[in-house]
Amino acid sequence: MLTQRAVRAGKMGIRAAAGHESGLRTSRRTARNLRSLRSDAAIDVGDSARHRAAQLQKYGFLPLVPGYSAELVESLQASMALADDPATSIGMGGLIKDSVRYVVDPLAVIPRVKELLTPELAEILRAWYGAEFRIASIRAWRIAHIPEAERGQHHYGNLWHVDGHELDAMKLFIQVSPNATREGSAFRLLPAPDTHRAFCLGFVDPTHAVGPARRILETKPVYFDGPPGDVAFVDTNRCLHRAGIPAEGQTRGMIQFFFKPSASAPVDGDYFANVPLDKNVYEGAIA
Ligand SMILES: O=C(O)CCC(=O)C(=O)O
Repeated sequence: MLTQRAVRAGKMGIRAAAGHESGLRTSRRTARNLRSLRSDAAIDVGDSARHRAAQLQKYGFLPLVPGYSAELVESLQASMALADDPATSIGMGGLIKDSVRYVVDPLAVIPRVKELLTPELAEILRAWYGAEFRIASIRAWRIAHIPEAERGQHHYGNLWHVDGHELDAMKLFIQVSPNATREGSAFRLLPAPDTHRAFCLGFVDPTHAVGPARRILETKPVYFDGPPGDVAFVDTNRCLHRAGIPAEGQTRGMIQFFFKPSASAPVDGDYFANVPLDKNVYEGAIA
């Protein structure tokens, strides 16, 4: 028999699911624009990219090993020190300012990020959009340990959440830290179908999940715990996700590309020619 608490939780879950869906409904215009771009564009992609894009669409994420050189990966790892240099980065922690630090202009100070968008990754994106794409921003940040007692509160992306980006947004996460373990700092996500179930079964908000949703959050996560140089496309609108917490004295870095569709290919094929600074990364902002 259902207890009153379970019934209440169920109702909250249904409301949360409805809120989630209505958030999606408000993006109808975005979806219409994307449909029209798709019908205008003559996108030429191979079967492998098409297949991977279909996986990305179905599960909301796609892990890949692009085969970056060891030398490139080491250079990016070393560059993450810039996230702790006050000349190139800022603290954006919600409660503890330096619990997360963002590089303000990653493209300027880590120019080798340009080598991360391989032709293979670009083709998967084109297949997913059914259109051309642009890089809307690039992020490089590192997170730090937060004590156990503090973890129920928002510091950075440490609580389960979905993003409220427009529906045509896609993120590429690039692992740069060697110590991203599932017990510790690894980014983790729920595949889109599990996210939908969690919203229907008691996920209310980042600080409140009840009943079956809690079990889904405990048992279904996929961990981004591969070595530096591994990448994952993640539709963070459709997949609940959160940062893991680095062990005491450690940090975990990440580089991330944020994509949007585009009506045309960039001039000379240079996707990095006009990438703006991320408007959410500035002194005083919170991650
Ligand atoms: O640092 C992390 O792992 C969290 C990232 C996140 O929540 C996001 O990029 O949407």
